[in-house]
Amino acid sequence: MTAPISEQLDDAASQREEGARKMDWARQHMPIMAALREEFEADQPFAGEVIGMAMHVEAKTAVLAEVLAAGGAEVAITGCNPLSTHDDVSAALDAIDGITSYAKRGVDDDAYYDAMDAVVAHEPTITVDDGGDLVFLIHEEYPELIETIIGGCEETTTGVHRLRAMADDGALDYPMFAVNDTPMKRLFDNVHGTGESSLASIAMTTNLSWAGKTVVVAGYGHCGKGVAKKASGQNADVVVTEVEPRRALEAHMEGYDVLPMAEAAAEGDVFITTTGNRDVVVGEHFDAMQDGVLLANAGHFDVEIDLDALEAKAVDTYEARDGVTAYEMDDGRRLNVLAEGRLVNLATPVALGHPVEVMDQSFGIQAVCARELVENGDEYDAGVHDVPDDLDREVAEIKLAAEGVAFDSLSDAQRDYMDSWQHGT
Ligand code: RBV
Repeated sequence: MTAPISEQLDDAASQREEGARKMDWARQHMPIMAALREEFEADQPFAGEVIGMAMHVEAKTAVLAEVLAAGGAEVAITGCNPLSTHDDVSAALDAIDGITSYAKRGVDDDAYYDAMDAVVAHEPTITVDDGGDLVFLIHEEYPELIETIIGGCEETTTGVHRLRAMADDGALDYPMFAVNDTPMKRLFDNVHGTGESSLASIAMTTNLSWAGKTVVVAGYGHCGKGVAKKASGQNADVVVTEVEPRRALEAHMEGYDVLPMAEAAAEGDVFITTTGNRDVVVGEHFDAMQDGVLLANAGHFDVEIDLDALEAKAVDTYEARDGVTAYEMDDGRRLNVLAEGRLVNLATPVALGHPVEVMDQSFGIQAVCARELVENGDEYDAGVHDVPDDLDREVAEIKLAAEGVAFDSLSDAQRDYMDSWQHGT
């Protein structure tokens, strides 16, 4: 069984110090977490609970874990992607009372799941997931734990999609909150967070400019919209590919070129996938691409770019830079894959994940959902649940107060007017 990170590292003490410094910085920019910490410290809502977490273990996530522990929880945490963990932050977390971290960067599949087994061995009563691996593992391997699990929270689009598929098959046996689907998460994290952090990670990893490039964005959901908007803001020409007619039309009306990937393949300098589906960039597309293109994925799993097909076509592969693998074709073209096709905003060696402010919002929702589970968990059946709107509003109000933004409220007459149907011209 995997040992806590502190026992895995030779230089745990110095790593811990650097991780703590990163957490300090994040904490300074997370007013929602600060407000909830104060409340949780006073009320101890999680006393006696064990919270199992599988998330990207870096500074902002560490602040969430710390806030849950401050509210009385025993926390056990591991990564939700083999490349997104910051070992120093993992070590700093592991040193906090009540928290055990098993997350380590660069683990193979076996070690990734061993660490998840180690989290489950704490017998969580609440699960917090990003991508659904923990919920899935519990249902597959540890169904005896479900009896004592109150419920869980899911961070991301892909995880919610996976949970809904489980629920449709009658295979989801405890209540899960779709944190991803709230306005406070999706309208900020998925759009601005993914857009900004993906472009920043690609730029820092390659030292290349966006200006004058053709950027092909696959998928025009919330993440694709953010990537397209920010790339356009960096003076790139944006091409969008879509399979859904309303979204394709939306992208067209936004002023982007919309093309099938088979045509976009020959035009792009940079390809960024955001679909959440597999086989988005495949063999025939690689054949059409120009020399030197960058291929990056911003979706949760590494299935969007068909790396097996690319590998099969390559006469040579080599590390062109840290975090960039060049695949050389027999005609001499080099196609450059970032972060092994894993989510580029978190998995390149320099990646930092989403900006702190948006994660404060997303994790604010996670924290109030965990509180809702301990307070009212028995009101929720097994299945996927929307987050109650008043919880989302609560987090928005904390954020607005912290930003010093005042806003209006409805008068009684306005409320009556909105509720009545008799009035007309
Ligand atoms: N995400 N986490 C970070 N901790 O830095 N950055 C992005 C971080 C989350 C984001 O909320 C998204 O839904 C998910 O990662 C995709 O795995």
